[in-house]
Amino acid sequence: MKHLLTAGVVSLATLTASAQAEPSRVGDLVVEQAWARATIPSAKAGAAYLTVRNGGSQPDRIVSLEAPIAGHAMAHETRQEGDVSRMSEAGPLSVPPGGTLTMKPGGTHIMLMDLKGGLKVGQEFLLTIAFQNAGTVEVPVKVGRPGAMVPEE
Ligand SMILES: [Cu+2]
Repeated sequence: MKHLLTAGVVSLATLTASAQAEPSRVGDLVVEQAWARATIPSAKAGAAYLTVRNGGSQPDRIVSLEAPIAGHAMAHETRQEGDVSRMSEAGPLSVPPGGTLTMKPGGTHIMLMDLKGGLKVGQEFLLTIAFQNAGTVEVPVKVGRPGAMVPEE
């Protein structure tokens, strides 16, 4: 499992430069590489991932998450305990000045709860992110294959 996760991180780094996802901007922040994993149609929960770059000189943080396709959305983190990975609610996710917040499978992610019909490959949905300083931005999220480790082009 550990090797698999490491491989995923490496591919993500290689793909980041070439993927075609459209960035969303708010204030000094750029949200990009927003994607989610497809689920079975009856799934009640799904995970989304994205990257936030902070080009400003002040730290910022995510204060709320909302998606019309889900009853509610929250930030989650994943911990590895032996061979078992467990998820729990993450504290407010922050983006340091000049820094990046990266979400990826096996790490920090956005948990979409109470889905109304699962997530389908090729589907696109909107996620609203409220940042403490920069304000609110709507981000299009593209749904990739179930179990995908990186956003698809
Ligand atoms: Cu989760």
